[in-house]
Amino acid sequence: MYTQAMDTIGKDGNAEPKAPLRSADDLLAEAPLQQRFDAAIDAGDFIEAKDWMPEHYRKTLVRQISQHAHSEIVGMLPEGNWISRAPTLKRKAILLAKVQDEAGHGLDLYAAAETLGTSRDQMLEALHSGKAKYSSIFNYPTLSWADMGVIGWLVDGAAIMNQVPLCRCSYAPYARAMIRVCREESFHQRQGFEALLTMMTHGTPAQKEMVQDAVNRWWWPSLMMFGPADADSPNSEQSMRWGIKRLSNDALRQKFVDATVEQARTLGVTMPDPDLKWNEECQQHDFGAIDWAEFWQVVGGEGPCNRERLGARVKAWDEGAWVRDAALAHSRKQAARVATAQVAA
Ligand code: BYC
Repeated sequence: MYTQAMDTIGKDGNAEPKAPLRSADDLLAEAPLQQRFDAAIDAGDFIEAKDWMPEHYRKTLVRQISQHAHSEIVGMLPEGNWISRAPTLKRKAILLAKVQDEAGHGLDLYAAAETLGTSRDQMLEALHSGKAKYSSIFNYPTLSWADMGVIGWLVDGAAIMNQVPLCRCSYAPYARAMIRVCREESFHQRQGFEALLTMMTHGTPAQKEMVQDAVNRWWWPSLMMFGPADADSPNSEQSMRWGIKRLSNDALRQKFVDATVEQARTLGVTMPDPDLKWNEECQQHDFGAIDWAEFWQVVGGEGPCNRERLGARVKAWDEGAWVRDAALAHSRKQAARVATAQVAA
């Protein structure tokens, strides 16, 4: 049930979205549309919701955008765990604002995915039934206050690295949503770094140890956020050809490592990787092997917190049913009142 197995909507469990069968006449009629679409992609133009697009392009976007939206919403849970335990009023206000931002990102992204003809209810059903994926990173526990800083620094840092290129994604509603998301993620990353710097410069030895422990636990899962190695990434090639992804998983991961190592030095923490070192010839950092067995285990629903996270989302959905019912009843009453007034006029 908690497998996170691939499912865009209305599918059969197959990872490759299937286009409906087309007759030869349909294909002939679509040829000029396909040509126009291809030319727009080649020219680096944006595709708008009203434009014709191939079914596979549409499904790939629904898959990625809905997964992204789910990640934002599920991503609120590990941090929500610490709102009532933030050490100061300032830190509590910052954390509250950050978690609220994530709710907003989720809503913007669901709205962007809805422009592709999939309803929010369908997307949430896929999440709640365990069919849809969300980022592996949120299936790890948050054990100490330092985890809040490290999530901001590393997790939001990885998210920005991944998402800035998405501001130029070929699908315009997604690209537009990402511009605002990235601005807010940048504040999230900086607040995390600043919280850690405060602990590392003014903290007690126990607090410094807590920061290092959090870095040790989150480093490798953060690298996994970028997805499987390029050679094992079934979607990358097509997504890059369509301009959905602008950079490959490995290229983004490398950029993240290179940027983060410098920041770790400023903080005074080390990464839990004895193989991490500067490679003069390649002008980038070498780093150790990622545990892909762990990655696929977490993606497959067997991470430390998969059941807890999904359980929390399903519970919130069930407990909110009366609010949705009341809102629907209210809008029906309003519509009936307007209709009665129109008949009377
Ligand atoms: N976790 O062919 P690939 C945030 C799946 S939240 C789980 O490379 P693709 C934040 C992948 O879906 C930020 N699954 O796929 C919130 C695919 O499975 P299916 C989240 C993963 O799509 C709160 C299969 O593995 N960011 O910022 O080309 C607090 C093969 O992968 C993961 C986004 O969602 C993973 N890590 O590339 C703090 C960004 N990686 O669907 C922060 C948007 C891969 O074929 N998404 N899979 O069955 C993307 O950029 C891309 O979807 C990915 C994967 C790079 C993640």
